[in-house]
Amino acid sequence: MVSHNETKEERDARMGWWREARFGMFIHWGVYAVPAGIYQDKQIDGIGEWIMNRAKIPVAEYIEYAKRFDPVKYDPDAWVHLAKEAGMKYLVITSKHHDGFALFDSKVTDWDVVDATPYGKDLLKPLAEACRKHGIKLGFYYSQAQDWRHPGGAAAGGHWDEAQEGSMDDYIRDIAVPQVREILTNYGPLAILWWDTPTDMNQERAEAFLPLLELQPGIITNNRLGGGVEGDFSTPEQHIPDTGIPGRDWEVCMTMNDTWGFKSWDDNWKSTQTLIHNLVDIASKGGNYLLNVGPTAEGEIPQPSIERLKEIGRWMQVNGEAIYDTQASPFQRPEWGRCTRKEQDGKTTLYLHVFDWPADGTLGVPVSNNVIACYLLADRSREFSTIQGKEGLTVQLTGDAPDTICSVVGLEIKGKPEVIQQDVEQTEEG
Ligand code: FHN
Repeated sequence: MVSHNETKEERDARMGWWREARFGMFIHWGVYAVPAGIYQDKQIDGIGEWIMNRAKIPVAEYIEYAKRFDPVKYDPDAWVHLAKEAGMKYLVITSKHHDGFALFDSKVTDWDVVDATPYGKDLLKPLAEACRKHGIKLGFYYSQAQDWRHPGGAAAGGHWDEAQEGSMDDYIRDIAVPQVREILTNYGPLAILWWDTPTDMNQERAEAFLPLLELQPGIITNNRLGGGVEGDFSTPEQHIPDTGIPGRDWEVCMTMNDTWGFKSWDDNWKSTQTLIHNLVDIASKGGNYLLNVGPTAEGEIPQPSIERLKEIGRWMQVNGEAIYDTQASPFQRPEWGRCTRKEQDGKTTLYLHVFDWPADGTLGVPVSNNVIACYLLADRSREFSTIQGKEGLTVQLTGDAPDTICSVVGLEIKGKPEVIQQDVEQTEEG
């Protein structure tokens, strides 16, 4: 992204940590956590961070919520610890979302945490410090094309208040570009810049931001700047593409319930099993998983999110090797689960993620290579025998599934996988 003249080797080096990481935390946090999905005593449908737009709340009224945004329980060290405990390697936080509210001390507006809230302190500085201290990469989300608070920023989302009237070009010049300069300058090394909603961005508008990226050599950007700028990776949202996105880096962003920003009444939490299966499914197709939390206005990550992240972390402690730095499965989705692989030193380790421990104890693996070793990742002393046949290898499992969500079998084979042609069409999404 930074240089169009980059060689493939330079690009691979820049993307290296991100491809290894596979798992990150998304944080949607802002003033919308105050109404938390309720306006004038009514539950407002849709994602919580869109409440201003959905309920057509006038600007003058919405900005009053900032007086109740007082995250006294904010503990950036604890957030970073939680991400690490879950096995996440990076986090991306909304430095400014579509309501225009900045979590940082912006010099180009008063609509930020320092000037508009009783808390009065920059929220990104201590988070950046915590990330550096604990070795987690930090990314900033920035909504470049939507800002429902400042004149000219509400073109993409539609507007409902005279206070929003104005020129989008002026908005980009006077607010968005200077703010992106601020976030790229004041918080030390940044790993990712995560643009959002490219609607209404043309080439000229997008190009106004590009020189700023030079402020952070090595930064990785997503594909949502607009104006024809591809960015470094694609961003399927709330769904996992059937066969990944071959030839392209990609990251699925997803909520744990049905909202990004905190909503007090959204209890539709995905199970830990679903979240682990999603992580594995994405890794088996060569992508990253950016899983969201939406902290409260007091600065707390909701308990159901914490519980799930800790459970994922316990699984990752045992099985992380089968996720980090792996590549997509060499063959179609097997009926028993998913596969990831690592190729090194003339051998390949196939990680067989068994969702359904088979009743007959056999796992079909459609490769014809010679086997070096086969064992349970959670306990390498538990070895399994394999049989070579016309349709590939059959692993003969013994005993019960050690993990009811996903047990991983390490299958080491000589050389690169020689996949036996599978004629069965994959009909189910997977
Ligand atoms: O409108 C936003 C939404 O609020 C949220 O931030 C997601 C996260 O990817 N992005 C936009 C919708 O695509």
